[in-house]
Amino acid sequence: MIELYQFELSQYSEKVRLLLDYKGLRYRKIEVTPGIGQVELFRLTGQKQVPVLKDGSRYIADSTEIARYLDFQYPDRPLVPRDPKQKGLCLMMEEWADESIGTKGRKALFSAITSNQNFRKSLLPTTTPDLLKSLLEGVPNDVLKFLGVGVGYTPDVVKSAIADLRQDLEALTLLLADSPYLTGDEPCLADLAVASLSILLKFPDGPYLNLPATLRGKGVPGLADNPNYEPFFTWRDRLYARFRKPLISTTTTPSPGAPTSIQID
Ligand SMILES: N[C@@H](CCC(=O)N[C@@H](CS)C(=O)NCC(=O)O)C(=O)O
Repeated sequence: MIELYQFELSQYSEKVRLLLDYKGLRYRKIEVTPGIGQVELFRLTGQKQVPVLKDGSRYIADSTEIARYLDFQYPDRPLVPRDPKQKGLCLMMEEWADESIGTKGRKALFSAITSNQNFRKSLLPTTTPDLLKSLLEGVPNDVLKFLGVGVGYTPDVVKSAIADLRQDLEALTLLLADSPYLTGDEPCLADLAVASLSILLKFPDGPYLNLPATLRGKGVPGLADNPNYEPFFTWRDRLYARFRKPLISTTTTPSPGAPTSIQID
């Protein structure tokens, strides 16, 4: 069976989960422990980031490489349109989604977590030892930084990321106003990338992620609850309802020592 080395809360891992579901491929999730688990990943693949797909004896790193591999190896339900213009738009938007929504989304979520005690509290996994939980709940933001979450995310970096995300969400809302999908009448890699990479802005409104149910539909204040972007998130949740398999149908194998706390980089 296909295996996916992942972090549950990684938006790039979510992109691959959505691609696999879209293609109707069964897979087993392997939760990588940040730090120690990545050493093993490096040994296997020569790099330390998730997602990594294992298919037979092959390991493929990077969500875009995985998308290419899946389309080549499992051509049913193609991810990239044949029409040259649609194909060009699809590839361009996928790259943009990776670079903008993917990277800026985690800065925006980091900012929401560090500035909102309740949000942070509800994100901590139930398996987090009580001692660590109470430590994280009660202490100031610099302890989270000390723990390695969001290092380098200065207020200016976060502010500029949120401004860019506002423009991204406006663009997506406009593009989808009179078109069912980004490049036409059928979904393609760009739609699946945009939908999945936006999970950190607003968690999907259904049982797709191993998160407390109370977090479903919640997200970064000012983006997730902004009525201007509501059409985009409604579109995204419809796409999820259509193509993403609910959590119950996949299996997670935690790697030794997992899980840890907030796994967003
Ligand atoms: N370009 C990569 C980005 C992957 C990425 O940023 N993964 C993050 C998790 S969302 C990661 O593994 N971070 C841990 C690290 O860099 O050590 C892709 O598309 O897969």
